[in-house]
This record gives sequence, structure tokens and C-alpha cells, in this order.
Amino acid sequence: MSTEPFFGPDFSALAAQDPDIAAVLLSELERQRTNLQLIASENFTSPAVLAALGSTLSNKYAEGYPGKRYYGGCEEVDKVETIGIERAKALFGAEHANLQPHSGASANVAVYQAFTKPGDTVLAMSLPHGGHLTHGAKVNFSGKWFNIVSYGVRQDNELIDYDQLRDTALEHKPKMICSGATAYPSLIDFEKVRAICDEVGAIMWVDAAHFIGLVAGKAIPSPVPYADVVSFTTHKVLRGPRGGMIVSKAEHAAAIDKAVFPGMQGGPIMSAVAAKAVALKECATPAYQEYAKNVITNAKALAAGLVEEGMRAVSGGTQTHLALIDIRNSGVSGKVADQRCGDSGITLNKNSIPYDPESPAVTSGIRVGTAATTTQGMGVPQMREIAALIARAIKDGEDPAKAAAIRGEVHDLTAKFPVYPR
Ligand code: DSN
Repeated sequence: MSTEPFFGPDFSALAAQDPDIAAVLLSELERQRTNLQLIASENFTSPAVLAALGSTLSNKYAEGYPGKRYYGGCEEVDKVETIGIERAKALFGAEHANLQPHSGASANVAVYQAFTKPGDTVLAMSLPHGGHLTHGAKVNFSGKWFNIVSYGVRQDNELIDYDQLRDTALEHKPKMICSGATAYPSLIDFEKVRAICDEVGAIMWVDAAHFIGLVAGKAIPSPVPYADVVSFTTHKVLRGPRGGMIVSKAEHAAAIDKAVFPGMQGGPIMSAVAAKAVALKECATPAYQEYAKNVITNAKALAAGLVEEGMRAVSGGTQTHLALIDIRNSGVSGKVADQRCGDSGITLNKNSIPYDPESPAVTSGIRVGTAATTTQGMGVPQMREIAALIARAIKDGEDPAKAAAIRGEVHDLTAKFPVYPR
């Protein structure tokens, strides 16, 4: 088995000891290098982030928080977590930060726990209109344990219906209102949401998982000055390791920390905490701010390109890193388009569009994001090229020969923008 210089000496040891797993790591690396990565929630972390993630900090139990641990030997991990907390507070202008949630969903469990009790009413965006499982889906703890009332987008412009949000809030008097989504291409008016929360006395929770990287890069307005609590993942546009994080007002610090540990988790994954700290430092650079702006420019170009190919951009385009595309004109479902694009070397996902007549397993749309391709250094010309490749894949990708031809062009394109160079 060949070793992969990118992984360094550790990889040689793994390859020698466990060739089965090493082979999978190599082929996944190759997949990421050669295909187009358009999943809106994915990105390429830096080698520095990966180094911290793969470090011996993984060995350390550190239940508790810096200076208040339940285990000895935490002097070094205390330093790492303290640096990370300070970086998060500075980057987001936040009064408090918790870097321990293992994931975005875990962070959201902690938010519910900090501010609500089972049975309480929570107002959140409906999943079919772009929300998230943890915003009250019936199959999720949130939908099972809480009285979730949903708001959605208007049918005419596919933008959040703030009037409906306010009316629903006045009617149901929720304990907490969640804004944030996984498939909403527009900006959220946090000032309006704050006003509604104040009117009904609700906690303002923003699940910023998708767009927090754009906030970190100062490319879009921040929810932090408005919200009581902001939860997010660290691996999307933010370009950190897979994981979660919470920032909040100082008055909620104790409730959040208690909800994360011991309320929801045991020991934090200290290698992930270190990797989050590394990513936060990267996000504070002018280069990252340039990147965040380019992510949006590219998403706009990709959406425009897909519209030129005869598809429809939900809500008329995008102001963020993702576009939601209604592909009904193409005559195939989101599910089929996803499959054909996959066969053609283009990784994206089928996605419900607002008021979708199809089931979530079939869908009428696809979701595309530009976090990863922008990290690769691609720009507007490449987005136009990618739009044309997607259109061809949706139309012709059923034919293996045509899919192979598109895949060849995808490989030629990605070869010009190498990730994790050999
Ligand atoms: N699964 C993520 C996404 O793709 O948007 C959200 O958690």
C-alpha cells in the first residue's frame, strides 16, 4: 500500500497496522479531491485543524470546565479550551462561549435543556420549509418532548413570514423562539425576531449552524447582538472540525454550561475542542473574511447559472452560501437528480422545496452550497461551468457513458484546484 504524504508519519503507521481502514481513508481522500463537493454543510478543513483533531488530546478525559475538572492532569487541555473560549468570544463579540458540544444536534439538546422543560412550547421553522430535525421534527427528541409550533415561508416569495411568526407567537406564547434553517437561502431579520421575542417574553435562540461561518467572516449580519443564545456547528462554512458550539449572553452562561455538562454530555472531546480553537484563529484573518465573501459571490453565480439552465432558484436566488433549486422543469425528481449528479462526480443533495408536492424522500429540488469549492479556490467562471455540468448530469446522467464523460470533465476541473495537495 502506498503511503499518503498528506497524512504524515501517522498514516504510515496506520497503513502498516490496518491496511483495510487506511485504504478507505485514501479512497475517501481521493473522492474529496476529484469530485465536486457541493453539499452546503460540508467544507475542507485545513491541515492544521486536522492535525489538532488527530492529536493525543483525544486521550484525555476532562469532564468539567477549565479550572474545575473532575479528573487530574488537565493542565494542558485547560489551556487549549481557555484559548478556544477566548477566541470564540472575540470572533463573535459574545459574552460567553462553550466549545464542548459534540455536534450541532448536541448543542441544540443543551439549548432546550438550558431554557425549557419537557412539554414547554417552542416556536421553530418547519422542517419542510427549511428547518432542522432538532427544531421539532416528530421523529426527533424535540418533536417528542416539546410542544413545537412551526412557522414557515410565504408561498409567494418563499421568504420567512414574519407576520405569521408574530401571530403564532402571540397565540401560543412560546417559551423560546428558534430561528435558523438548513435550506433557507436568504438572510434572517434578527431584529424582527428579537422584537417578537420581547413582545411575548420568549428566549431568542438562533441555530446558526449553516451561516455562522459567513458571520465569522463578517460577510453577513450577526445574530449574536440580538439573541440570548446562538448554537452552531463548526464544520460548515466555518471550516473547523465536525462539532458544535454555543455562544450566549453572560446571564445564561451558567445555564448553558450546566446543560452541556453534566446535563447532556460527559467528557468533552478535547482534540475536537483544540481543532475548534485552531479554526477560530483561522476565521479571524483577513484571508478568511475574503473567503466568506467569495462563498456568497460564488453561490449567487451558481444559482444564476442553474437558472440560466432552466431551473428555478427558490426565493429568487441566494444571499448566503447555499441555493435551493426547484428542478421540476427538468422532469426528474430531486432524488433522481441527486443520483445522476452523484454518478457524474457531483456530490449534492436532494432537498424539499417550500410547499413541495413530493415526499422528503423524493423531493422536487436540490440544494447546492459553495463552501468547499470556494475553499478550493474556485470562482465565478467555475460556478458557471459547474451549473452547466449539473444541468447535463440531471439530463444525461442516467446513461453510464454520458455520466462517465461528465465525471471526466469534473475531474479535469477539480485537478486545477487541488485540495490537500500531494
Ligand atoms: N445535516 C446538515 C445539513 O446538511 O444541513 C444539518 O444538520
